[in-house]
Amino acid sequence: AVMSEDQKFCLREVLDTFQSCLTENKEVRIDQYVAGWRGLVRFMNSLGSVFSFISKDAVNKIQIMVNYRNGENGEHYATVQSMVKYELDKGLVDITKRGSFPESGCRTLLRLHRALRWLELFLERLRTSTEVDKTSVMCSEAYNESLAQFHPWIIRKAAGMAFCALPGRPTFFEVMNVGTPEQVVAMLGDALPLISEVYQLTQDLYSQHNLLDIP
Ligand code: 1PW
Repeated sequence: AVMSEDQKFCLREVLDTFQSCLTENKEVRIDQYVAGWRGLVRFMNSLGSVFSFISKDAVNKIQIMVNYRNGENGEHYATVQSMVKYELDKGLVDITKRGSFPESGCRTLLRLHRALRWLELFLERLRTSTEVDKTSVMCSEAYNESLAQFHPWIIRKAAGMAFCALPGRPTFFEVMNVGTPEQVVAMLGDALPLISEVYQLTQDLYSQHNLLDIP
């Protein structure tokens, strides 16, 4: 699909947004986290309609987070750290079984957080790949190592089918719109450690508060 100029996409900007999540005292800003996800969704949509079922859930979850941010308690949702503290203090999270808070911020962000791990693994494979490597294989390997364990069979099946429809590596690099393959590799080398840090800080925080299994 040809994209119009005003929505010309560049993966570098998206990854920059994730990097800007980090505050000086190593908190994770929700506005930037969500903005990073918005960019990823645009990227997925530009890969074709098979990816729209995948991006749809991300869009829903992004919207839930934006609504919290714009709501009357929005200031508590400035960072993942402040959100966790606020929702736990107020008892706004169903931690062990589904209950009154099916769309808590903690639960919703956990889904995006798990998906960020997939992205990290996929981009790392992309970074170290060569011309003969297939994006579909890299993508499904990354998925099987991360997000797949949280998905029921039917979603794993659908995701696998979407991956098969991914464009080949040369087209994929073009859609990323970063420049030559060498520039893509360099950009990924710069961006990945920071994405990884965002992931790890969130992971540690969730782990400390036993929030990694929110149903
Ligand atoms: C090519 C680059 C791709 C990187 C982006 C990764 C996006 C991940 C979105 C996967 C969504 C699959 C379909 C939705 C499944 C939901 O059930 C699931 N959501 C996620 C984000 O894993 C769990 O959410 P739920 O059902 O517990 O509310």
